[in-house]
Amino acid sequence: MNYRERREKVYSQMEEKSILILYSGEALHISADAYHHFEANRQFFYLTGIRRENMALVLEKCGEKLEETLYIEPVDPSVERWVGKKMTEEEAKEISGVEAVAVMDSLPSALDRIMTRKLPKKVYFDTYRHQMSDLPDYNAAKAQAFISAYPGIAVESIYPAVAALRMVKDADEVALTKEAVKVTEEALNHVLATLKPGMMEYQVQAEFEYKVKSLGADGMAFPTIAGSGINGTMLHYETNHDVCKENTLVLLDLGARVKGYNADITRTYPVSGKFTERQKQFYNIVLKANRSVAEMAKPGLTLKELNDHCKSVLAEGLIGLGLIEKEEEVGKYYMHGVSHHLGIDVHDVTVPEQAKLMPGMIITDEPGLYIDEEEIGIRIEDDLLITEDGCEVLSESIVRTVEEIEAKMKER
Ligand SMILES: [Mn+2]
Repeated sequence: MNYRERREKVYSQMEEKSILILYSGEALHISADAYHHFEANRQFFYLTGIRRENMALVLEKCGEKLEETLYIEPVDPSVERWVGKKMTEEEAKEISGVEAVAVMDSLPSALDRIMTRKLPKKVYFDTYRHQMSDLPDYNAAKAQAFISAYPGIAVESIYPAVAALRMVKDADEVALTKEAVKVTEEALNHVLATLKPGMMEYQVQAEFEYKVKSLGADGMAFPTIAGSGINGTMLHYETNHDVCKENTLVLLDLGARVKGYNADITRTYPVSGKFTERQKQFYNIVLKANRSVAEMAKPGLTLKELNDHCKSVLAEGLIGLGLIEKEEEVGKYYMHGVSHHLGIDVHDVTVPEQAKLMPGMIITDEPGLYIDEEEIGIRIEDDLLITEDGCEVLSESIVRTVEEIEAKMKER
């Protein structure tokens, strides 16, 4: 991937006489010598291609010449014996395309030199917080410390600029998303071949995740949702501890992650291999909405317009079955949006300035119906790449019609 090109786009948005300091972060401590799974700061990953701990990227725009330096951990054989190989200077250069690589220990003095000699007027950090109640993350904490060390310096978040870039995927990103979808498809086919009444939801989850792992993916894009019967009506059910009973549906919202890129797919399968007539009625309404959104999606539309359309299709179906009388009542059975952006975050970044779809954006298409009183929860989710004049359904070949699903479960 061309990370240098991405950094150049960020440079072009930075003010004259400014620098950017972006840390990859460090794993959160659990207890004793155990740490949480590490996830690199997404902006750092997007601009360097590296997902390692304890690194920093510094971009300087303080003269005619743009300067960039990547700070990495020093190679220490005695540490490597325990935790595995660190990235070498050559590898860091090779992946990121940054020519100047230095060790993290030299970062404070380097920053001091820049601040006292080049006199930047502004420093950019990534200070994004998802919710005000969240603790400041690694980069935001570093920004605070920096302000204390250099009082009076203007600090601004680079997040909105990088988020805007991340919304439009380049060819490499599309290719990786396709790989993640492909792995998800194979793992779902494995689920179709093994699903049967009496299985625990966590066993269905395990069949999916076993296949994803054995195909060499990074792992799951997010915690797998496997909800059978009434559990399928809970939107973010992650307990997965119930038995999949005969003649119920199991809703599977899941995805593989490949090299940092995610699939986000939902399929709803009949545990016994055949839909009941009633389940089929609801299923085909959701399917119609799913297909209809994919037909409609194109540049210039907003996610809200797609969702309004989705609601009208679902409402029409529910009115036909006599469950509701007016379109406004659809919220009783469908309570989320039909779409979100998908990328290196599953619920990927959005900026208000780019509310309208553009070619290269990847979004989900996920209508659902949740009929508590009949213990039926159905969602069908595909991933769409917006093209010049419409969209490409990246998950087109993952079976989704009643006939296809029943046929696949029968042939096993
Ligand atoms: Mn989704």
